[in-house]
Amino acid sequence: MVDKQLGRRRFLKVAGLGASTLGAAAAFGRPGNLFPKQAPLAEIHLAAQEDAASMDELHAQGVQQFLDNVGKDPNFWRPPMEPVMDGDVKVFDIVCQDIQWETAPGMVFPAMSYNGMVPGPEIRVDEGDRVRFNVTNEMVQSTAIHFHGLRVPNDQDGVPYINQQPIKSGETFSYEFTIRNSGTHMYHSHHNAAEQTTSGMLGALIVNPKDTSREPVVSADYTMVLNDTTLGFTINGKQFPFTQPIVAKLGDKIRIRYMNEGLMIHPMHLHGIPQMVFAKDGFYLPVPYMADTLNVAPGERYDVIVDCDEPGVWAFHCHILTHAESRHGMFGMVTVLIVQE
Ligand SMILES: [Cu+2]
Repeated sequence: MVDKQLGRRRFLKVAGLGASTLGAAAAFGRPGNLFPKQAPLAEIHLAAQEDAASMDELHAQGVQQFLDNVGKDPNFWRPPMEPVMDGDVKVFDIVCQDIQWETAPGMVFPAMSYNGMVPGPEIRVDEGDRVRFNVTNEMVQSTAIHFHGLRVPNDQDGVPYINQQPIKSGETFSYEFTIRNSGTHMYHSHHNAAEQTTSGMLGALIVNPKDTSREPVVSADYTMVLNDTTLGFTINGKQFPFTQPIVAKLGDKIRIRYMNEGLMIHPMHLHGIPQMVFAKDGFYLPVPYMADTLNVAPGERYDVIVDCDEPGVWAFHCHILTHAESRHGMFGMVTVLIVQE
């Protein structure tokens, strides 16, 4: 694994930026490039409401906030949660809590969380592992966890009144099963889920395969959990400018695992470098395919490889532009890929 965190000085170096707001704006918001000329209707609005210079200044401020925050959120790219061993069983203690969660500067929402973070901790296990999840509910609402994509016995599937009773406030419920299938999966609430998952009860559950013959050799492996609605448009629980960049070196091959826990589709577009899609929902594709925009629907997971063969700072965002930019600048599902020479 390469160092995913990046000092601000190194970022500025690779980005070719000075510390000034103007420098940042020039690199990210070049007219006619990243942000094409606005439609006539928007120009009418512009004339009526505010001048272009103050709009530009707000856009620049957002990028500057992103730069100032680079490397300051070591939990954005989640380190995997360490299990406690009980004999041969990997035990994960998950506590469900009502919390306040800040998705961007000053944007604090009432949230529902696993172990106090949104998304919950990333779980990484091996095919064939025996696992136990002790789920303690400290929230006001009842809940239950569904292990999305995993083959489990029916009574461990986590749907209240179909497979189990809801886990009520103050109760603990233990799920235990053997991991039968590999790939990029998720765990999330399956009780009042439109509210609970969009409020933060979601996380990545990644299973390393026994047979690694189709696994790519990569220098880094990133998980992007997409979510929307209750906490806004987020990548790993944060909105731009509180997202973190992916940092790679020229020639690196990086793996990105997308998963959509929200209620809307999110076509994820990486500028400059195509993405090779090689797995969907934890299944290897018969033939990988290339894409620059990959639509990730609710519940779906995609695994892609990005061959970092072009240096620079590449915008990386949802291409439903109302999920990524407003008149006052970029927000929501936006980050960058930095390829350092
Ligand atoms: Cu989107």
